[in-house]
Amino acid sequence: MSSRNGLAAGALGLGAAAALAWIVDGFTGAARSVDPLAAVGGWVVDGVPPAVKAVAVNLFGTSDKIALWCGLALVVGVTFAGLGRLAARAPRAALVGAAALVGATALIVDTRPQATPIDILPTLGGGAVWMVLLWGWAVDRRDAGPTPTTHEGRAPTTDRGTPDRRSMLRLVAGAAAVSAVPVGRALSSGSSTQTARAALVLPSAASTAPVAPAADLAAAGALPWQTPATAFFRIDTALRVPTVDPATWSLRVTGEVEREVVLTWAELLRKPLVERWVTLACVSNEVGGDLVGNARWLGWPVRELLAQAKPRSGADMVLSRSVDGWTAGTPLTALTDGRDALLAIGMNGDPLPAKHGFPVRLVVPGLYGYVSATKWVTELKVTRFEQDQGYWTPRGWSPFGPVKTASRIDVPRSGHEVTAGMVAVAGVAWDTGRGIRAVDVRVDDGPWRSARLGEEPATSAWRQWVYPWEAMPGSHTITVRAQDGTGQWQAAEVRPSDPDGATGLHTVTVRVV
Ligand SMILES: Nc1nc2c(c(=O)[nH]1)N[C@H]1C(S)=C(S)[C@@H](COP(=O)(O)O)O[C@H]1N2
Ligand SMILES: [Mo]
Repeated sequence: MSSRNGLAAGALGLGAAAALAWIVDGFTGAARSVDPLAAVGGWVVDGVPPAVKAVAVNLFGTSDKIALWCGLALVVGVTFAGLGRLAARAPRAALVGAAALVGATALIVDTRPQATPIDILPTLGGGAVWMVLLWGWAVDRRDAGPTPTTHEGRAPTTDRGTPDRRSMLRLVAGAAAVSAVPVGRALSSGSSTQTARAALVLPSAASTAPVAPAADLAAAGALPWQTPATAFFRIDTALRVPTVDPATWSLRVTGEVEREVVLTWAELLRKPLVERWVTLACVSNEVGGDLVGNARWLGWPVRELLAQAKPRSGADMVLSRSVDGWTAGTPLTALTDGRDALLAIGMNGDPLPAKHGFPVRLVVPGLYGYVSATKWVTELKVTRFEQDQGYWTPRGWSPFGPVKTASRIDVPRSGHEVTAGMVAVAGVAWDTGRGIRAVDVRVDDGPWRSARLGEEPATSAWRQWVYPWEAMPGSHTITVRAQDGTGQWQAAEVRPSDPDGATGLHTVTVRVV
């Protein structure tokens, strides 16, 4: 009885502590994603050894965030329940343990990149409530006298309505009262940032993007050339999407520059903005994978901002930093040459969605996201590769990430059945630096045949292709390959995405009936 109540007390204390932390977080930090759980989660994400992270990502794919939250909830639940149980026997020891836990958590919160000193208040406040509840409960129980036990060491189970129960009820009531507020807050807070974003009217572009291909060339079931924001892949280390207020946002250009520059949101909106088609690809994308999307980005060319700051000679890298501390190391040349690397504020005609970096992110044609596409960007440090590293480099990924030429078959899907006769084989191919010149398709061990290509409004965007196939009954394997704008075929050698992007040809197997 007592140990079960101890567990319950611990768990309730957890609820109350988390709840209070959220309330205080609401008043102090406007949900800067540094509440205790998010902070500890982020600390785990940043701290785990690369090998463990690779395994986790392989196991859970992009569900690794959910897996981490579940794992974290389990560890925290067990810890709190354990302390609750200890409190039933040794209140002082439990209190010391609780204080140590709260202190350690506050330390982690304080060292998170986006944290300011007041961000430890939610943790301290929540922790204090938890300790008071725990102590109160333990004292109530002690006043009620020791829980009687039988000679076998087990508590008699016939005992009901004891002070132990009453103290438990008091604890439940206290925890419930504290928990009620943040539930409502959690339900309302996300939507208020959404409203602010929706109210924004983006300036029109001084230089517009070429029109999208007239009609999607692709066959039934193929994906649209322009990826809607809602279908766009999301990759980042943020356990909570950072919320950044444009009114207080600024971007600092620092490091090896003649003069430091600070750009505000209002200034950025007044710049001559351009709109460009850019296909964004993740280095973790497997052959045939879907961590790639094509959108129309509105932004200001970064080279204009860098020109104001005047990088010193010798500098060869820009370390861009997000509000959440994440960094990318981009070759300086990629941001200053003619490719229109953007400080983007718009995606497909709308302000950036929060998940994709609202209010401002980088978008750089020709480079994988991990070395270029910093979301929620707040600093550009002009530096050197020999001096600085982006987030993923010490974790085993290459400091350089030019996008590799790739192609993908979207229809027919592997493992599907198709009817004999004319079948449209279709998909996309990309080389976001040089563009795509040709796409070939091969059935079984047959010859390579040219696919028909969609328009290419920009070499930084992917290109659709379709191949009409006279399908005969039986099982068939279809393979695709693409040639970049310089006439180079994509690498056929099968290599994993680690350390600088997968290679190999995408293949699907279908049954024709
Ligand atoms: N702040 C921040 N920006 C980030 C990342 C991140 O973890 N944190 N991940 C990068 C990676 S690895 C990729 S592939 C792209 C993905 O952009 P998307 O989520 O808008 O598709 O964002 C990049 N920008
Ligand atoms: Mo990525």
